Amino acid sequence: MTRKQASVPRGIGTTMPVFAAAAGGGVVVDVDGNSLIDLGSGIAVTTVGNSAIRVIEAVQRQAELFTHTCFMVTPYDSYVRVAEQLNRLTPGDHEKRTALFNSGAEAVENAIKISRAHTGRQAVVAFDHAYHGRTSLTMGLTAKNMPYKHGFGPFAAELYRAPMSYPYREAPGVDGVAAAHRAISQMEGQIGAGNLAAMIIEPIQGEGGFIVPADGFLPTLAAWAREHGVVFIADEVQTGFARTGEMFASTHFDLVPDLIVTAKGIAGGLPLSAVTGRAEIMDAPGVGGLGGTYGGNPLACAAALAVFETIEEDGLVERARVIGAALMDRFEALQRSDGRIGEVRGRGAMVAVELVHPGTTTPDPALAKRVATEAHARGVIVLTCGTYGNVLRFLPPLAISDQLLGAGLDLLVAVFEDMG
Ligand code: PLZ
Repeated sequence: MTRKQASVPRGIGTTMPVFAAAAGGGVVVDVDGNSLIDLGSGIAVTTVGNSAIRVIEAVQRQAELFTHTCFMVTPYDSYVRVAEQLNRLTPGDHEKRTALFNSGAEAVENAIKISRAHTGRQAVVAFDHAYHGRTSLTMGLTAKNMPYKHGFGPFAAELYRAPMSYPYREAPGVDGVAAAHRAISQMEGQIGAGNLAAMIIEPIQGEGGFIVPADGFLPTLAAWAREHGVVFIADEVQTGFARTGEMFASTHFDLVPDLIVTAKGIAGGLPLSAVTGRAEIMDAPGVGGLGGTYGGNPLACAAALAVFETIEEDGLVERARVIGAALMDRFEALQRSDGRIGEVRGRGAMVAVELVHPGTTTPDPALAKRVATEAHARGVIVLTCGTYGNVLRFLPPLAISDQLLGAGLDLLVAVFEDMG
């Protein structure tokens, strides 16, 4: 840590003061030989595990063949196969195209470029509590100032924000459809549908606090977008690839997005991201208008193909539901005896616990920090999130065993009890 502090800027923070030596099967082993139970998956990345056998073998095989040629110079088959698989796996049976990039933020940027090229419009709307990345354009779409935006302005032009559906903190009587109409009337009043190129939303918000919108919210927004020729972009960077007990979270809401942005869980830890969507939208930018040196790197594509195979052959969509049920059961039981747990929510193996001062809905970020720090000290990797910093989130690798998950949850419950 001393060498890190002397060589890496403080802006690159770390959740835990440990250094990884090896990882896999839901365990991270640090350089001192401590074994940590992983309930964070490197921020929702290692869905298939940190060292899934098919991924290791596919990457090794590819590394021996070639590490790079640049798809824009001399293309290779694995990129096309990843595109074909994403076109098949994503919601909707319309004709699709997929373009590959490196990071979630880069894919979001490209989804916006494509939407603008398709519509000839400029405005883009994102939602309260949204997280879409840290690059110049995506920072403007991300809602939270500290630490993501503070001091980094000015932000890109023609970015707007609309109110979200946040059931736990919603005004009485406002259901999902009403929340959507509240957003729609704000968009019509402040932007104008005719100026709006795209609406971007995480079907279940990640960094913002694992916020699951009320039923009716997303379909109502999507219907309005369709009616007005606004491209509906689902940012499934955090929710994608079996995590939520469906291949994509959009399916929980019967949503067929025009464009879907994926990253994180797509390639078992190798940097890869994608924009997948309606062929007529995706084909709007001219030849050479999209790309990047490394986009769809061959090692990352080999890994992604191995991830798709692992999800399908190991039944990881179903596994996410089983893990999710175990998480929900444990935390709902804890909630019944602990007034500091305001809400337990999520879908599949994407579960969060929102911490409040008992008897109120007032966020308690200090408690979230204390619980996380104590859990870390006891050997469990847990992450926090939330606009108010008061949410503990659980995203175990789907390769974790029931026994290890149970042990992690026992330790966490003990932390709550000991802090009673
Ligand atoms: N969209 C929904 O969750 C990344 C960010 C962690 P990149 N979330 C983790 C941090 O502190 O930087 C994310 C996301 C959603 C986009 C992104 C951005 O993905 O691969 O980090 O660029």
